[in-house]
Amino acid sequence: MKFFKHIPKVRYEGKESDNPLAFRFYNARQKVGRKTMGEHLRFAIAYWHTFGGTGADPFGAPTKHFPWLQSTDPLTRGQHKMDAAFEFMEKIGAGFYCFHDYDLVEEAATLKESERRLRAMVEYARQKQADTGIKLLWGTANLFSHPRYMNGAATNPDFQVVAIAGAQVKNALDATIALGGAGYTFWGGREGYLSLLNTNMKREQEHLARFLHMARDYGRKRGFKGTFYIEPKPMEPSKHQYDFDAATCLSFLRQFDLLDDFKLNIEVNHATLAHHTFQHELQVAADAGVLGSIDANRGDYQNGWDTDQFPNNVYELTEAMLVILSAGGFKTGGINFDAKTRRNSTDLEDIFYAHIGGMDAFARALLAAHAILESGEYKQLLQQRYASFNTGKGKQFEQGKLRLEDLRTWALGRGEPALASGRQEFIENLIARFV
Ligand code: XLS
Ligand code: NI
Ligand code: NI
Repeated sequence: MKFFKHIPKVRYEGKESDNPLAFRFYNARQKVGRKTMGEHLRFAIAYWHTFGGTGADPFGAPTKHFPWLQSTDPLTRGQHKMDAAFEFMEKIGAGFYCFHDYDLVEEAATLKESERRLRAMVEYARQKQADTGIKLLWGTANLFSHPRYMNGAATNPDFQVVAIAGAQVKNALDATIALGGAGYTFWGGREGYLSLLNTNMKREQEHLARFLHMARDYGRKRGFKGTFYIEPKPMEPSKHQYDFDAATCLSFLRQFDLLDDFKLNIEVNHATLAHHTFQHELQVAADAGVLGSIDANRGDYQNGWDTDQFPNNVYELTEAMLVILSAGGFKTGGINFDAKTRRNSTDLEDIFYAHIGGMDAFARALLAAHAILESGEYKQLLQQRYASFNTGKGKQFEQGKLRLEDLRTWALGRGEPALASGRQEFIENLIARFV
């Protein structure tokens, strides 16, 4: 079935275009350095928001009556939804998508029947991918919506729940492998706690690690060569989630010996929920060699929660792209729009406007960050700031050749250092020149 007949394929028309259904900056084939924009950005569409997010919230009913969700038969509904998804992705020119198991098709009353439905949908998806060339960026399992997960999935105090979660991950991994997915994500929505009074945190975290080891072993045994990702988030829906932020995840992966297989999927709005900037989270991941993929969206400066709005701040995205490019760009990862149109954005066109805006914003940020790095001035400023460690005693310090008493001896003969400006505003203006 076709759902967007009235909407033409979205094309690059350049900066001067006033066509709201055209790109003004994103030109997939345009070279930026050694790669094309398409290769740099690897845009993916999030199945759950874009094709399943009907606008229901704790205060009100769905506002979006998507034509692909109208059939009363779950499998037919899944197929219509997938028709809409691939039609949309072709029209917007996104090369990838991401899904949870039960985004593809509604969970059934029994595990057996759910598995049957999933297998049918995977076959359907395989055909769609072959027809369009669109690929799976990552798959995941929804281990947070069903009531059984109210006390967690892998960290649930009831082993029976842990086992069902394991079955779901096995099936989602099978689906990801069958569809040639480049990655598999774990977002621990309810892997955390509401109250410490009823929680054995140490035991729960050990269970989570055990669970991830089992998933890793199963995936590798079945020939999965892609990247496993953990997606940090500090809270919501749990009061405290175990994957709080990038640094917490890193410590967990190190403690439980998972660093060879796992990288991080950093989401903008999760970073800000943790009182970090997105750039900070990217840098923490990049410095540890685990910057894998990103979930693109933005929060609201006044609200505390995960509003998942589409990105539109080119200055901030430029700072983010500086980190991503400096770290060598995406390998298996990409930019997944884990973002939703507002509840009152009820036209089908709104989905297009949202993604066009997000893709154009990233294209501008890519161009700006690339130009900043090419010009060399910024990199030079950053290097100069640490120049005292390049020679002499500073170098010996970095090489581990000095003892604490050597610092004193050297300092004694030196007096007070001259104050060196951090030149923050100067650098901000430098970045602004390119944005
Ligand atoms: C929710 C998360 C979720 C993950 C996938 O806040 O961002 O959408 O990306 O489970
Ligand atoms: Ni999120
Ligand atoms: Ni996400």
